Amino acid sequence: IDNIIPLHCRKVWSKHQVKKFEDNEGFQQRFIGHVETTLARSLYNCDDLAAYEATSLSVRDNLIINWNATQQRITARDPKRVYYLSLEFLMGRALDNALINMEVEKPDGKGMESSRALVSKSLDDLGFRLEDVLEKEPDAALGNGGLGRLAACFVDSMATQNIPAWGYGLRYEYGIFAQKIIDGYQVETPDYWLNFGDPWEIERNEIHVPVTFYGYVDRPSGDTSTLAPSEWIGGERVLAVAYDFPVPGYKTSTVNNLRLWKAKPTTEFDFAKFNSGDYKNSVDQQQRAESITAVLYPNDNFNQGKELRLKQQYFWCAASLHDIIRRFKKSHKPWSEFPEQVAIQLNDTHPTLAVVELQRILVDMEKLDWHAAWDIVVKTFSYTNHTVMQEALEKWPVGLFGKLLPRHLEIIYDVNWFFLKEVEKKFPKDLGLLGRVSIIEEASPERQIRMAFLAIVGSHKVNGVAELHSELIKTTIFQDFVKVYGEKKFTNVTNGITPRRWLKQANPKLAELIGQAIDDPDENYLLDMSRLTELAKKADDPDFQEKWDKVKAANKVQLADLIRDINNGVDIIDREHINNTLFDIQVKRIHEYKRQQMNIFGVIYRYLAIKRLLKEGASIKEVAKKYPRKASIFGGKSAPGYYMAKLIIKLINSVAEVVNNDKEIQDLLKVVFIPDYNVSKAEIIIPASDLSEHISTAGTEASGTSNMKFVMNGGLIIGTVDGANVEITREIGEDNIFLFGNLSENVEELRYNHQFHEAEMPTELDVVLKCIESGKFCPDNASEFRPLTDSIKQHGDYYLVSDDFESYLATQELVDEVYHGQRQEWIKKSILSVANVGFFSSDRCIEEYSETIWNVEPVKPEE
Ligand code: RUG
Repeated sequence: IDNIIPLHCRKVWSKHQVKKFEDNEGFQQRFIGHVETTLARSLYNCDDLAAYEATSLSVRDNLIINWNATQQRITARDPKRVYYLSLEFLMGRALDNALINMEVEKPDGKGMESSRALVSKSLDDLGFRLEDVLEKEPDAALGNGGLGRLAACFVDSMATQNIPAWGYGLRYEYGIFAQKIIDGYQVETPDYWLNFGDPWEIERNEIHVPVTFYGYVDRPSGDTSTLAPSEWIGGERVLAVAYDFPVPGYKTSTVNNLRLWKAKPTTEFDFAKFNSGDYKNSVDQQQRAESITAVLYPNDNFNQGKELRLKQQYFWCAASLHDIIRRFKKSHKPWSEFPEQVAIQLNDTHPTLAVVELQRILVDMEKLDWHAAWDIVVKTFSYTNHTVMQEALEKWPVGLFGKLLPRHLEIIYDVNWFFLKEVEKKFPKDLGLLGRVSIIEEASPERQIRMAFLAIVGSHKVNGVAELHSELIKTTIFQDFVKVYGEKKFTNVTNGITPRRWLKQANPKLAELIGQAIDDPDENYLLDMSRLTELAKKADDPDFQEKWDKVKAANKVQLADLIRDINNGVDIIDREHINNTLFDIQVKRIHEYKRQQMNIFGVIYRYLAIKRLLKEGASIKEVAKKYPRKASIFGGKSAPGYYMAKLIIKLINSVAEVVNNDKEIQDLLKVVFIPDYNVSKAEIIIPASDLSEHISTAGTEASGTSNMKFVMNGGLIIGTVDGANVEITREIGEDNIFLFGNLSENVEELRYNHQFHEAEMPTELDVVLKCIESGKFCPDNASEFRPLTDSIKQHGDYYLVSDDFESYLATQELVDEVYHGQRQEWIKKSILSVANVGFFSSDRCIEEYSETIWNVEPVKPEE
C-alpha cells in the first residue's frame, strides 16, 4: 500500500473500511446485499441454494477481514511459518464449521459466542431454516479417507492454536467419486463438486506460477558435473493459479489459509503449430494443461504409478515452493536462515518432489554450493509416514521420471550418491546395506525411485502416526535407516481429530450435555479436552446416565432417518425398538486389510445361528436372549479398480437382501450398506453408534482416526490391537474397549504357516464359507463370491481372517451381554471413554509437531 496509495487518499480508504457483521441487522444487510448484487437475484427467486450461497458469502466476508488481519500480523512479526503439503484435504462442508468457529458478541454484550445462533435467527427472520440452508452445501471431498481428513483436522487445529501455517494442495475439479449402489454393486459417478461454484474459494488469478515439464538439461558454464548450476529447458509449460480457502480457528480471530492450485494453460500460444495449419493441436495442448488438476486419484493406500499423478505432484510442489520462497524473500534474510523461517511438512511421500525442487532452486537458480543447499533442504523438511504396506509405498520408474523431470532425476542420483558414500563410510563392509537403503532400487524390468527413502534422506525428522506404527516402521520398512541415522531421527506423533467438527458440529446435543456437566456452558473445553476427565465423576450418576442415553437415542433416530431416506422412504430398522437395537457400525474405505469381510462373515454366522435355533423349535423370544436386536451398518468406497473390495461390497448388499427380507427372524438382525460415505454422512453416522468396528489385521492400520471419532461420540469399540486402538485402550482403560485377535508380532509367523499348511478353518468360519459357496446369497451366480472364500481357503489367508474369527465372535457375544444385559454398565463405559478421549484432540498433535518437529510458536491476535 505504501507504494501504491498516495497519503491523501488513505483517509478515504480508512473511512470506508469494511466492518464485520456483528448482529442480526448486520448479517441481514450483508445477506440481502449478496443476494441482490453478487448473485443478481431478488427476494422473489431466492431459494435455499441461493440462501446458502449468500449466507456463505456473508460469513466469508467476516472471515476475510480476520484473514487479512491475521496475514498482516504475521507479515509484521515475521515468525517461522509452517507449510503443510498434502495432496488431499478432505474438508467436508465449510459453512457450519465456520459458524461454530467464528465468534460474535453475545446479545447482552457480555463476552463472545459462536455465530451460529445469530445466523440461524437472522435466517429465520428472512424466511429460511439454517438446517435446510446447510444441506445445500456439497462436500469438498478432495481426499480419499483418513490421510486427507487428517490434513483437514490439522489445518483446523493450526488455526485454533494461532500457528502461522498454510496448507498447500490441489484444487481438483472432481473430488472422490460419488458412489452409487446398483443391484448391490458399487458404481462410480463423477463428483463435480463445483457445479454451482464454491462461495468459499477466492480465485487469485494474479497469483500464478509457471510450471515446466519434459525438455532437457543444459549446463551453460560448460561444466559437465551435474552438481554445477544447470539450466532446465522445459518442453511444456502450464500455469498454476492460486485458489484460497479461509480456515478459521475456534474462539480466536486467527484465520489461516489453505491454498489450492489449479492448472491452466499459459497464455503463450503455439503460433508455430497454429501457422503450420495445426490449429486443433495447438489448442489441444493448451487444454491438456487443465487435465492436471481435473481429478483426484481415487486410491487409498495403493500406489498406481501413473504419469499424470507424477505430473500432479510436481505441479503442486513447484507452485507451492515458488510461493513459499517468494514470501521468504520479502524478509531479505540470507538463505542460511531459510530453515529458521520455514518448516515444510510432507504429508506422506506424495510431496517428496518438493525436496528435490528446493535443491534445484538453490543450486541452479540461487547458485548456492551443492552441500550448503542440501543442508538447508534437510533442515527445512520433515516427513510423515502413514503406512507400512508395500503396495502403498510410492515408487517411480526411472524412465518415466527422467522424461518428465530430467533435471530432478540428476539431482536424485547425486543426492543418492552422497548419501551412499556416507553410509559406506559408516559401514564399510556392508555392501548389502548399500543396496537396501539406496534411493534407486535396482528392480527389473526397470530401476525405481523409492520415494519414502528420498523423503527420509531429505528430512530432519520422520514420524509415524501412532505408537505401534512408529515402532513398526523402525523395525520393518525403515530398519536400515535407523542403523544409518540412529533412533533420534524417527519419532511418533499419534494422530488426532478436531473436537470442533467431530463433537460440537456432529453431535451438538452431546457437546452441550458435556458443557453442562463440567460447568462449562461456553464450551471452552473444546480447546482443552483434558477437562473432559471431570465427566468421570458423573459416570455412576443414574440421572446423568439417562440424559446421556437420551442423546444417543436421538442420534440413532437421525441415522435411522438417513437410512430410511436412502431406502426410498421405507424403514429398515424397526423404529419402535431403536433404543433396544445395538447399532454396530463399520464405516471406512473398503479394503481387505480393514477386514469388512470378517465383519460380514460374522453377520452371516449370526444369521445362520438364529435360523438354526428357530429351526430347532426355539421361540423368537428365546432366540433374542442369545442374539438380541442388532443393526449391522456398513459404509465406504472401494477404489474403482480394486476387485476384491468391490466384491466385499456386493457380498454385504447380497447378505442384506436375504437377511432384511427374512420375516422369520423378525427384525432381530438387520444389515445396511449406506452408499456414498463421506464427511457429511460421517457426521450423522458416528454420533449414532453404540459399537464401531476397527478390526484390521494387526500391524496393517497405521493409526485409524475414525476410532477416535467414535469414542469421542460415546460409542464403544470392538477392535484389534492395531494402530491407535492401542493408545485408545491405554487412555480410556481396557475395561471400556472390546479387544480381540492376534498381535502384530505373531502376524509374520501365522502368514508363513498358512503358506505351508492346509488352512485350518475354525468350524464357525467353515460354516459361513460353505454357506456363501452354496449360493445362498447369489442364487443366480453361485460362484460369485468364490474369490472371497478362496482367498482364505486356497490363497494363504493373507489377512488372517481364519486366525481371528473365533475370538471375534466370542468378543461380539460379550458385547451383546453387556449392551443388552447390563445397560447401565454400558453407559458408564461410554461416559468414561469420553472422559478420557482428550488425548486424541488434533490440538495435541499440533502442539507436538510444533514443539518437537517444526520449532514454531503461535502468533496470537492482540487481546
Ligand atoms: O491408512 C492410514 C490410516 O491408518 C491413518 O489413520 C491415516 C492418517 O494417518 O492415513 C491412512 N493412509 C495411509 N492413507 N493413505 C495411506 C498411505 O498412502
